[in-house]
Amino acid sequence: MARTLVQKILEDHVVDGEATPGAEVGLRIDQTLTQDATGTTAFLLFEAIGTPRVKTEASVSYVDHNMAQFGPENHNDHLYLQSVARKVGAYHSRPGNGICHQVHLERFGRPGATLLGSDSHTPTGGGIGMIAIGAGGLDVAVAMGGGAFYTTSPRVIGVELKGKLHPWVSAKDIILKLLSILTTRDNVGCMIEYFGEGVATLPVPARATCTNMGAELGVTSSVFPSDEQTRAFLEAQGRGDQYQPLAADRDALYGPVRKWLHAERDAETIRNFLAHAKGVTVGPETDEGMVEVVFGHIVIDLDALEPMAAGSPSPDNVHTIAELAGKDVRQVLIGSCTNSSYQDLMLVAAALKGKTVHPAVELGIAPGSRQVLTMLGQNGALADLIQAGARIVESGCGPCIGQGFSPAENTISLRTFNRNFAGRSGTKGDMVYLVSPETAVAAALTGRITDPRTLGFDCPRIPMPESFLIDDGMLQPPADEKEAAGIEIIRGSTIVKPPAGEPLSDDLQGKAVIKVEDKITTDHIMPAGALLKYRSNVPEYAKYVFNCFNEEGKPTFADRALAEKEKGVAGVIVAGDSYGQGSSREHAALCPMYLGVKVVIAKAIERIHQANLVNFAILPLTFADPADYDKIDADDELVIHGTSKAIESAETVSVTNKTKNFDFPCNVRLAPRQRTILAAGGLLRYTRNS
Ligand code: MIC
Ligand code: SF4
Repeated sequence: MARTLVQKILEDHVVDGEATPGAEVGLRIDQTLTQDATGTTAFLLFEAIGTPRVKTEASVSYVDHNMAQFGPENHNDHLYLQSVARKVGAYHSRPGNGICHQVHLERFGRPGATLLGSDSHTPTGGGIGMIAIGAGGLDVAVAMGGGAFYTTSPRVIGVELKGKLHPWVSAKDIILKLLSILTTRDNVGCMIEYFGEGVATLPVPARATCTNMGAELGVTSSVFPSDEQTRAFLEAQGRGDQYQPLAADRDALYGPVRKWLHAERDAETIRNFLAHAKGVTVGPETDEGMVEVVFGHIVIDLDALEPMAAGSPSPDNVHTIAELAGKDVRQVLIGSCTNSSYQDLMLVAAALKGKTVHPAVELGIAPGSRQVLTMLGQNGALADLIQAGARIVESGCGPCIGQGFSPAENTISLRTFNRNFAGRSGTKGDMVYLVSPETAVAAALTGRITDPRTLGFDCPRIPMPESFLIDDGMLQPPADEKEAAGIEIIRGSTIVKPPAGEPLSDDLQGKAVIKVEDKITTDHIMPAGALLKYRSNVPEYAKYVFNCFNEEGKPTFADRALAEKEKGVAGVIVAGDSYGQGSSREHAALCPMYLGVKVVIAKAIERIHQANLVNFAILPLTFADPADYDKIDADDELVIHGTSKAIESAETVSVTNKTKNFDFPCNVRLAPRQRTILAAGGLLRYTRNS
C-alpha cells in the first residue's frame, strides 16, 4: 500500500505498538535536544532515573534561552549543564553558539531520523526531512537513556504546495496562511506533511520556518520530503554524506481529516477551508451551532500568496498586510528560531544597505546562530545592519521569550517570531504582529505596516551559499567513559532537585483552585521572561503559577493552592478549550503539582501539556458535556469518585460539585501506558520501577 512520508519514518522507528492513526505507539529516538530553560530539569531528572550515560546517536544540550544573567541563577545553570552533559555523554552547545533549533538544523539534523526535544519548536527539524517532536523534559530524559517515546500515532494532514513564491513573499506567509485555515485548535494528534511541485522551490531554512510554526497549529510534527534542496543544504554544511532522498509514495493518500467548527464564530475559517481544501464537505449544523468539516488535503498556491501577519493575542489571528497597511509601528524585531537563518538575515541586510531605520522605529536583530552571525560579519552584511541603525542582539532567544525589548504601551511591535500570546513580550496589553523578515524590514524603513512589494526597489535575491562557515568550536563534545568518571558535576545552590509525583488517592476531595477560560497557554500558567531564571528551583518558581491572574493585595494562586494542600484538599484546575497551548515547559505541570494540584478538568487539553500532566501524576479530565464548564465556579468543592478505577481502566468518571449540589461526568482519555504511569505516581517513579 502506498505510504506517506510520515508513515515511512515512523514505521522505521516503531518499537512498541503499531503506527495506526489514533493508537499509542512507542518510537525509537535517534537524537534529543534540550535547552537551558527546560534542560536543567531534564538533566536533573535524567540523573534521578539513574542511567549513567546517554544512549542516543546524539543528545545535545543547548544554552540559548536564559542569557540575561541577573543574579547567579543563569550562570549556575550553564555550568551545571556543561558539566553534566560532558559527564553523561551529551554534546553541549555553549551560550553564544545560537538557538537550539537553528544550530540543530545546521549541525545535527538528518533526513529520516527521529528527534525529541524539550522545546515545543523542535519540529523545526522537519525542514530537513526528519520527524522532530517537542515533549516535556522528563520524556526527553527517558529518551536520552534509550527509552522509547510514546505518543499517539498521528493522522496525517497533507499540505500540497503549488507554484512558486513571488518576490517579497516568503515561507512565513505560507505558514501564516496555513494557520488561518487550520487555526491553533483541534489539530491534536495530527502531523503535517508537505508535498507538491512547490516544495522543490523552497530551500531547507524556508521549510524549517513552516515546520517550526507547525507548533502553533498544535500538531505533533511537520515534515518536508528530503530532495535536492536537502542535499544542497547538507553539502553546504559539510554533511553531504548524511543525505538520503525521502518522499511519500506517488499515490499516497491524505485524509480524510475531520474538524468541528462553529458555523458563525468560525465562518471565516470555514470559508478558508472551502477555498483551500481538496474534497471538502461541511456537515449539517448541530443544536449548538457546530458543523463538521471533512477534507482530504490542503492546497496552497504559492503564486497567489501575499504578505500576511498574525496579530495579538494568537498566531492564528491572521490578516493580509493589505488589510493592516498604514498602522504606525514603533518596534521591529527580527530573529527567533522561526526566521533567523543566513538567508533571512542577508535579505534584511541587503534591503537596509545604505539606508537608515525610520526615526520612529527601534530595530533589534538576533541572528539565529554563531554560524549566521560570523558569516554576516565576514561578508560585510553585519556592518550594513549596524550602519542602518539595527541593534544587534546576541544569538539566542532573547526578546522572543520576553528577555528584553518589551515594547512601549499602546504601540505596535512587528516580530518575525512565532508566538504573540498576550503579555509574552513583557508588556501588558501588547500589540505584537508576527510577520516575515520581508514585511519586518519594510516597516523598519517606513515606520508603518507596509506591503514590502510597494517599497519601490527589487527584492534582494539571496541564494543558498555553496558552503556555510563550519566551526564547531563552541560545541563541546561528550567525554568518553574513562574521562567522564573524573568529571565533577557543578551544582550551584539555585539548582534544586525537582519533586517527584505521588499516586493519587481514591475518591479525591478537591477544590476548584482556579477557573480559567479558553486558550490558556503555558505562558499564562508558568510565565517565562524575567522569571525564567527560577526554572531550576521549583519551590521558588511555583510562587508565580498563574501569576497573570493574581491581583494586588489578594492571596496569590500559589498561596491559595498551598493552603488547600496543607488541609489535605486536592487542587483542581477548571479550564476551557485548548488548555496548555504553546510551550513544552513541564513546569506548567510540575509547579502546580508542587502546589498540590492533582486534577485538571478542561474542555480540551493540548498534547504536550496533557503528557506533562500525566508525567507529574496530575489526572487530566475533559468535560463529557462542555456545558458543565459554565456550572462550576472557582472555590467550588469537587469530589472525583473512583479515581483508582478511572486511572486503571474507566472511560468516564463521575464528579460531584458539593457546593452546587450536582454530579457531572468527565472523560478519561488516557492511553494504556499513561494509565500505568499515573498509577505509579508519575513517569519518574514508573521509569525507576520498570
Ligand atoms: C517558548 O518558545 O515558549 C519556549 C520558551 O521556547 C518554550 C520552552 C520553555 O518554556 O522553556 C517552548 O516553546 O517549549
Ligand atoms: Fe527560543 Fe523563541 Fe524559539 Fe522558543 S520560540 S525556542 S523562546 S526563539
